[in-house]
Amino acid sequence: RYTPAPEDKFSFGLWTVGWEGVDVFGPASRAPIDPVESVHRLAELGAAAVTFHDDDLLPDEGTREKTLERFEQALSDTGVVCEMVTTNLFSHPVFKEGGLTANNRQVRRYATAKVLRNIDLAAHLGAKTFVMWGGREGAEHGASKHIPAALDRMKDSLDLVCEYVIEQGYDMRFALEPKPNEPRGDILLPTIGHALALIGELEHPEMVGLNPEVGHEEMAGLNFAHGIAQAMWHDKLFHVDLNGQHGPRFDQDLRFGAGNLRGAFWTVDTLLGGGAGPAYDGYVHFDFKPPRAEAADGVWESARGCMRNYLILRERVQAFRSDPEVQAACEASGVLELLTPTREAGEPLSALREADYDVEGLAERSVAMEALDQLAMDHLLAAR
Ligand code: 3MF
Ligand code: MG
Ligand code: MG
Ligand code: MG
Repeated sequence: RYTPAPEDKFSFGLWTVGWEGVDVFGPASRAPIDPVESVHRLAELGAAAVTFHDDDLLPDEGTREKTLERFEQALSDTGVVCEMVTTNLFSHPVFKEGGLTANNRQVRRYATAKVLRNIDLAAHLGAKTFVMWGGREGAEHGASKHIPAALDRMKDSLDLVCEYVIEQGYDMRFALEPKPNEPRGDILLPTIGHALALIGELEHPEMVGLNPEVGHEEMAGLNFAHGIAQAMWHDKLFHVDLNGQHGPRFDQDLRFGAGNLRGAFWTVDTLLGGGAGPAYDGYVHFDFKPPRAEAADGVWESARGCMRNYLILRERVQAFRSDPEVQAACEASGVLELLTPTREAGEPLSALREADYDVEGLAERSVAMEALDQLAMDHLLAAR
């Protein structure tokens, strides 16, 4: 029970289990893990895929070829695939003031070159999703960043990488990862909504979607399930970063299911189609950090917990959606009536304007939403 299978499409960043515990207040609390070991351990736990930043796997030129060879061997030995690749444009001090939108043009050109080289690597490994998280694209001061110019440079960069992928004939799409702040005081494209709006201005909008992260939206006080529901409505949920967060504070990166548990229930429900719509069919990717207090055993336990919690919640969501009492409660609360358009096709506007409305009666109608929500709570807590 709750044993992950390859068809669950669970995926982990090498930087998640590989996090050594370096934080703002202290150095590493754990030894580095060889990416080859991570691939094997994650495969044993039931993951189907891994992802990485260029620098997670290939931190230096001298060992690049040898490491890549060992990594590809580990993939073929385990059957784990590399489904997504992303670029580190945030760790090196050269990116202290931004990467693709740094004020300094040489930095922007260097960042672009680093991304292009990494796209070639992603294509070589068969990754079909390329994530862009602009961690250092932002500012701490009002006058230090010309935001319209930064958006122009972000658009140029996305247009450029899309054209490159088309020219090369790669089968690859881009996924923007919004985050409101941290490490910058304020980051460009802070939420799902901001990123969706930018995509509409691009030359190849069909090639660019989103990789929203639970914790990032919750840091902004937003409802993650609603955010990804809108991304799905736009056909833009290309990828996802699942983890846990306790409300608006620093980016906690708890294992999925920790933190806002009810939010996690509705997140899984939304990924499964919310009882009606089409489901998300991409990789279920975890971007979490095993807490700094944990030793090596806790690293793998927390990775296991991410998948286990997803499977438990999936079971609870399916029980909720297939419960006849829930279906009756949806009916009673009028939720399904929203599927009917407000105006009938071809109906004259005068029919709406001149009708008699029982305003007082409508104001007093029952919506029975607490009853519906309590059924969800009962299912989440396995009390039904
Ligand atoms: C930071 C993040 C990043 C992105 C990663 C993918 C280090 O808060 O979430 O993880 O997910 O860079 O591009
Ligand atoms: Mg994050
Ligand atoms: Mg996070
Ligand atoms: Mg992330």
